[in-house]
Amino acid sequence: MYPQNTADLVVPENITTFECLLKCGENSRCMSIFTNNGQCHHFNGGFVDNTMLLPNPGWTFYNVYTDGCPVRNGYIHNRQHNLCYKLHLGGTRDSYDFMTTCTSEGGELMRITSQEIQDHISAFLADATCHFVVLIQGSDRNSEGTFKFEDGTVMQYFDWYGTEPNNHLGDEDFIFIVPGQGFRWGDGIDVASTVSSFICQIPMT
Ligand SMILES: [Ca+2]
Ligand SMILES: [Ca+2]
Repeated sequence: MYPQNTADLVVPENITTFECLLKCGENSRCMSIFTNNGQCHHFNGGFVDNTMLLPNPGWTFYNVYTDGCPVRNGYIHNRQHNLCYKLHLGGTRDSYDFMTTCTSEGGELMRITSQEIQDHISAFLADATCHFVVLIQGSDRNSEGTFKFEDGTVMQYFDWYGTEPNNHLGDEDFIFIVPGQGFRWGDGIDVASTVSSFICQIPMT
């Protein structure tokens, strides 16, 4: 089932993907994981091509230790989309502080630029522990109605729910994934007393 250069390490049971990743991060030998509905497998090697290795439908694979992705700082690498990202549980919302945290880790807030990436992140969050909104990159604070990434690129892909973005009270300029709305997006206020999670991303070459 698995490549010969890997070994199944500890196999915790009934934990989330997020917990599985954290436990992997605590184990210097753990380089990749498979998860499926509470099942968690740690391996001491990575995989070149995961698609032929999944034991059954429903399994998700993450390479945890990959060149260019600072996995020992809690980042994970998904080879399928070549994404390197980290979910921060966050706290009292300050979108600028959250951005600074990402920058301090050598990255930026998560950019979601396609339905494929949106689907991937949605699936990841569905099995993670996070607050009821999750900040991602994109803001119209400089030009109402025109959402841009921090480098000025005008966003093309969106996954708004309902009547979002509605710029409620004229003061919503950041984008949040809303797990309770099928992980689709709403615009929200930048600083608030409510708690929020956020996702950082390290661009991969
Ligand atoms: Ca706005
Ligand atoms: Ca809104």
